[in-house]
Amino acid sequence: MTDCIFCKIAQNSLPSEIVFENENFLAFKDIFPRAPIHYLIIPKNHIESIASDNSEEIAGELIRAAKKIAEDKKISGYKLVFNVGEAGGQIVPHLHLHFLAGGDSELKI
Ligand code: DGP
Repeated sequence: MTDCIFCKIAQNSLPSEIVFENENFLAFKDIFPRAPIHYLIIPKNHIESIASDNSEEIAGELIRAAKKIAEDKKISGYKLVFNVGEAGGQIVPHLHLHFLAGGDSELKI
């Protein structure tokens, strides 16, 4: 999608602080962190949200990437959040998994 911020990040035409990458997925630091560690994990191909058709397999891959990041960075506890749709707090309409760690365990997003 030409107008999508996260597609641009995935294509390297917008800068980001990348923390994990493989062929199909990318994780980078959230520009407005809500926790000491706040990453966004995305599929490189555009899909709008968890509500989109056939998102389940991709969601599993995003969780797999989160586990790999936690292992690699030795992060023992973390939160994973999908905001789904505008009413669910999703501002960027490109599927992403929030990875949050550190600080207040009551943190909300
Ligand atoms: P959500 O509300 O679930 O759609 O979260 C979108 C997140 O994306 C929000 O926490 C801020 C982050 N974000 C928005 N634009 C950019 C950007 O250009 N770069 C980075 N790194 N993060 C962004």
